[in-house]
Amino acid sequence: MKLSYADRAKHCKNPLAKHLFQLIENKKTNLALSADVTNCDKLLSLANTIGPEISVLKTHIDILDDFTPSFINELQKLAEKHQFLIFEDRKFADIGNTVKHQYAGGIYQIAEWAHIVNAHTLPGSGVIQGLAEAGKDKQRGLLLLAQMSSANNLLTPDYSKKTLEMAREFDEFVIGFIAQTKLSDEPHWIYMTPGVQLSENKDNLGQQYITPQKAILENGSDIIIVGRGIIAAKDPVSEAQKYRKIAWDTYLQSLT
Ligand code: 5IU
Repeated sequence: MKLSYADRAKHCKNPLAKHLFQLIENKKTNLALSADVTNCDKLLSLANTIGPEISVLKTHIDILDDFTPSFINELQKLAEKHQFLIFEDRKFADIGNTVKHQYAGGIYQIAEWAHIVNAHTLPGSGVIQGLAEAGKDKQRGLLLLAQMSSANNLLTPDYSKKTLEMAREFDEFVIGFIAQTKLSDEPHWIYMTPGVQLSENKDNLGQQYITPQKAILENGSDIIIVGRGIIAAKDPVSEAQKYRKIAWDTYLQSLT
């Protein structure tokens, strides 16, 4: 029997993971928007119009051409208004001491506003320890990159397994994985899956898409992350509603 999001919340050591499971259950959406636009107003407009449909908004803060610190205040207001979490897709991948500064400092001060960040495990567990030093007291959560959607990536099954083992050592800070398929039956891990569109597809730079049904039902994912499938659509809001409904219905189907 598969557990509901609400049941899984009870198994989490990390308070943010618990909160996210409860948010998904209450808001009835397991959709994340990848808001990959290069202009602050465009991002805020997406956050305001699509915010009601999502549980997580994923950002790449370093692709904004016109970033100013006040943008963060505006984004935080929208996260509060529409009840979504902010996930900065920063993919930290350096030694612990460096990632700690990249996370807490610089012009972006990511730890101040991003509820969730992610990291590659390539450098070893120091990357998690460094991030935890800056984020744990702020009740942040970390996702580890266990698998990627892109063609010819180097994240082998053995790499994914070692990533899972590393996560287990830091289960008060790590909340789950960016992955294409579930790695274990432990109920507290959250699986977020990018590379999702309504039909199996590719772009011309190596991205490979699976459908929401495949991600959730066959591969055991919890949250689908959709970027261009929504933001490049003629009507992004109605497209987001479409993805939301498919993803939620598929989750309900997976419980039966
Ligand atoms: N992303 C992937 N695949 C991965 C990882 C991250 O696509 O394996 I890790 C990011 C890149 C982009 C978003 O920000 O997820 C997907 O956007 P599209 O749905 O537009 O392809």
